[in-house]
Amino acid sequence: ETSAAIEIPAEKSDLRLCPALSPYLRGSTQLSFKPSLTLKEVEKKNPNVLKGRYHPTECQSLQRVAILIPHRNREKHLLYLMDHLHPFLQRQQLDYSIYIIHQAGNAKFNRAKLLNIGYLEALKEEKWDCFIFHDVDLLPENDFNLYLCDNEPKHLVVGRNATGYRLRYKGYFGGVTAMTRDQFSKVNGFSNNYWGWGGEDDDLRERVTLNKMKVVRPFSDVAKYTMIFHTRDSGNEVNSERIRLLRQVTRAWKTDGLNSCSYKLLSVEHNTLYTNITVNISIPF
Ligand code: UD2
Ligand code: MN
Repeated sequence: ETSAAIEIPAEKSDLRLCPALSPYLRGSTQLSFKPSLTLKEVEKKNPNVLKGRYHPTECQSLQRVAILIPHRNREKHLLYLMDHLHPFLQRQQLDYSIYIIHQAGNAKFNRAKLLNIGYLEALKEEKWDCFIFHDVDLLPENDFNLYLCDNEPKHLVVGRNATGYRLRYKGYFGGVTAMTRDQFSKVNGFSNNYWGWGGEDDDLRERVTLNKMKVVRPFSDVAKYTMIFHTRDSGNEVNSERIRLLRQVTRAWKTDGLNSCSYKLLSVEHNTLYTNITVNISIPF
């Protein structure tokens, strides 16, 4: 039998848009932390992830999403996050890539500046629509917590295991947040001046408010995370400057951020499960 219709190979642009809710979502899932887990095993479980990148073949995703993870000396957390996050994102039918931004050296850790660098470097590779700023130790428990951006900046962590799954304080914006390329550029990104623990997330929230945007959150039964237990890292001691810095956001945000983010790029490695960007951020470079 012959059919008059000519078979045209499905180009990406011919694909139908993915549904608002993926049919593969499972809801709340059990987390596992196998002590003997290796990166090779995680690679085997995710054969369709190449250079940290994945996109569904059955439909066209609504947004292209870059996941940015600041990192230093948390290899085990990174392994468990890869093991959990890749299948989680694939169940959401996302077109995504994972970037690790690794701070070289032993100087004070600067989470916010690393995330600015992740944004700038990721955009050199692709015009991402949406950015997820993600702690290395946080595992989303429910895949209805969508890693997509909204019309307003989105805070994805309403609750954590350690805090009884309640919002820590009004205005809390830490852990995992989602902003579009334009939202993040509008606020000039994070401040580069927070060295050590604390304040940088509140600073970003201030920037959002100053730019007349508001923070949205998914429902609390969905926005649940498990934080892998840890103590404070050496090199990430509490930042005693944070209160002072937070008082000057109104004055500082336009000149301190993406437009003043200087760093020395040491390497960009395309590993199977993620792109590793290593940077020197402490002056002198
Ligand atoms: C909270 C926030 C976090 C950030 C931080 C203050 C939550 C769930 N998280 O995290 O977003 O605002 O307070 O700065 O509220 N890291 C390394 N190596 C280090 C130090 C830090 O990789 O030596 C990275 C890693 O991705 C880690 C993140 O920075 O998850 C935040 O540091 P933390 O986990 O020690 O701080 P925590 O849990 O108080
Ligand atoms: Mn943590």
